Amino acid sequence: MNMPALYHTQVSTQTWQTAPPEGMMKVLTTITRPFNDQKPGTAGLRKPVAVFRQPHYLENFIQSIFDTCPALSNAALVIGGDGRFYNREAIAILLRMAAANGVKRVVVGRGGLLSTPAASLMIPHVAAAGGFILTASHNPGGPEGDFGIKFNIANGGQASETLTNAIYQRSLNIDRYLILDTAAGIDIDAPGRQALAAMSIDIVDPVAHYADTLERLFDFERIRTLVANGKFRMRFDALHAVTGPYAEEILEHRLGAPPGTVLHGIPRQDFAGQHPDPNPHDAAGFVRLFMGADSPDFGGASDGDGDRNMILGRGHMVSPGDSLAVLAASARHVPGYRDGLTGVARSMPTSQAVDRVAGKLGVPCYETPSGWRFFCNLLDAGMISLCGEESFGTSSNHAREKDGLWAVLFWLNLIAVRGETVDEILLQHWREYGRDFFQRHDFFIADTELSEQLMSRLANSINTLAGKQTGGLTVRTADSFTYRDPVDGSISRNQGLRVFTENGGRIVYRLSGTGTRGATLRIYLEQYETDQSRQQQTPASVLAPLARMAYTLARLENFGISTPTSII
Ligand code: VG1
Ligand code: CO
Repeated sequence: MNMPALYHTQVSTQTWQTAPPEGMMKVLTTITRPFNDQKPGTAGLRKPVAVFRQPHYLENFIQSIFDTCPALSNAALVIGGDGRFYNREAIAILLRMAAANGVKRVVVGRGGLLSTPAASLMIPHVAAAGGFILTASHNPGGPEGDFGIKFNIANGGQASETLTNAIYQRSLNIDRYLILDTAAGIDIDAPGRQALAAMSIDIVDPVAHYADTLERLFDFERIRTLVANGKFRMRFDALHAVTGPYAEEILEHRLGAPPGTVLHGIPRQDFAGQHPDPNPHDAAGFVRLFMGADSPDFGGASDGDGDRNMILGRGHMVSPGDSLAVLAASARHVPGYRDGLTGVARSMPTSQAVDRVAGKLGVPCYETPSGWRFFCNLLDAGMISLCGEESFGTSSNHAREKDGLWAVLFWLNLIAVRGETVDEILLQHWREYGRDFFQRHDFFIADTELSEQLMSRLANSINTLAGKQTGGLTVRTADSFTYRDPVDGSISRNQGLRVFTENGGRIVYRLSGTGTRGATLRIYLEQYETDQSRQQQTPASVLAPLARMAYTLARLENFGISTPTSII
C-alpha cells in the first residue's frame, strides 16, 4: 500500500506556496481563533448547519478533542453519522484531521452511516480508542436544520462530563489545528481498505456487526415464528433516518417480516423535512395508524440516529417509563438477560415505575441526571443491566448508548414468549405494580434569558415550597437535584428542580440541553395510582391538577407563557 510520509508546514490561511517534496503529503498547521460557544449539551455539540459551516468551526472542535485526548494519536478511531446534511463534508474534514494528528486507522461506516448504537458497539469491537458520531439526533436536518458531533470513548460510551468540560476548555484556548491538505481519492462508499498518508481507512458495512450483536441477545427463532406467521402485523417507522437499513436487515431479512414492514426506510439528508423524533407529537401520523380497531398489532419507531424508540400496541402507545419497567420485570424471558439483572437506572425525570420493579426484584435502582453519559460508569462497573429515559430511550449493558431497535426486539421477544398483546402485558403490569401516569409539557421560549430568569426564580424559592398548597394539592418536599456518581464520586449539581406532592405526585422542571435556537422548558408530571378501577383513565385527565400546580408554582403566566408547545 502506498503510504506517503507527512510533511509539516505552517500556514495562516488555507493557501500556501511551496509544494511538498515528492511522495509526501502536506500537513497544514492552520492558525485559528477560539469560538466561545463550543460547550457540548446533553449529548454532544449541536448547532445550526450554518454555524458548523463557518470557516474553522468544525476543525476547532475536532482539534480540541485531539488535544484533550492525546491517546487518539497512534490509535484507531470509528467514524459515522446519521446521514444528515453536511455528514459527508464533515467526514472528509475529520479524515484529513485524523491523518494529520497521527491516527493510525479509522473505521468508517459505508456511506458515512453508523447509527449511534451501532457506533457504540463498533468502537470496542475494533479496539478503537474512541469514535466520532456525527448527529444531531432528533433535531431537524437539511441546510436550514441542525448538525452535531459527539465524541465517544474506548468503551463506546459518551464522554463523561469531566472530559466534555476539558474539551470545551481547550476550545476556548485553541490557536491552531492540524489538517492534511487533501482527502482526494478517498471514497467512503467503497467497502474495503484505503489509505490517507500513513493512516489506513476501513470502510465497513454499518449494519452487519450491529445486527449480529442483537441476534445474540434475543431469541430470533421465536420472534421469526411470531412475525412470519402472517397473523401478527407489525410496522416500523424509520422516519427517513438512519435506522431504515438496520430495520430492513433485521426485521425483514433476518426475521422474515413481510416487505413493507419498514416504513420510510430510505435515509434522507433532511429526513424528508420532518423532525425525526419518535413521539406522539412528531410522529403523530404513525401513532394514528395504531388507533383503529383494525390497526397492526405492534409498532416501533426510532429517531434520527437510531437510539430512541417508540413502542405501540393496538390502541396504545407505551409510555417510555412503563416500557423500561416492563422490560425489567420480564427480562428473564429474554436470552441475553436470562441470568437476571444486577441493577437498573433511570434518568431523574423518568417515571418511577422501574423503581417499583427493582424493589420487587431486590436489585438497586439508580437515579441519574438526564443524558445517557451518566449511565456509562454504572454500566462499566456492572452495577446495572438495564436503563432508560422518559425521552424514548432504553438500552442495556450490551452497549453504552441507548438503542432503538434493541427495545423493539425486546418487546417482540416478550410478545413471542408470553403470547400476549402489548395491551395485555401493560394492563397486567399496572395491576401488579400500580400505574405511573406520566406526561412531559414542553414550552418553547424564544428568549433564552427569560427562560433562565424563570428557572432561577424557581430555584431560589425551591427550598421554601414544602407545605405550600395550590388547587387542592400540597407540596410534601421540593429540591434541586444533585447527582453523586457512585463509581467515581463526581458531583453534578442543578440537574432539575423536583416537587413532590402529599398524594404521590411529582413535578420536575428543567431546561433542554439539545436545542440550538431559543430555549425549551420541560415540565415532567407523574402521578402514581394503585387503584385498578382508576388505572384506565387518560394521563391528561389524571395529570390536569398537577399540571395546574406546576404552572402556578413556576408563575408561567408572569413570564407570558401559557400553552405548551407540545405534550408528550
Ligand atoms: C433530550 C432528552 C434526554 C436525552 C437527550 C439526548 O435532552 O431529554 O433524555 O438524553 O435529549 O437524546 P434535553 O436536554 O433536550 O432534555 V438524543 O436521542 O437527542 O441523543
Ligand atoms: Co437520538
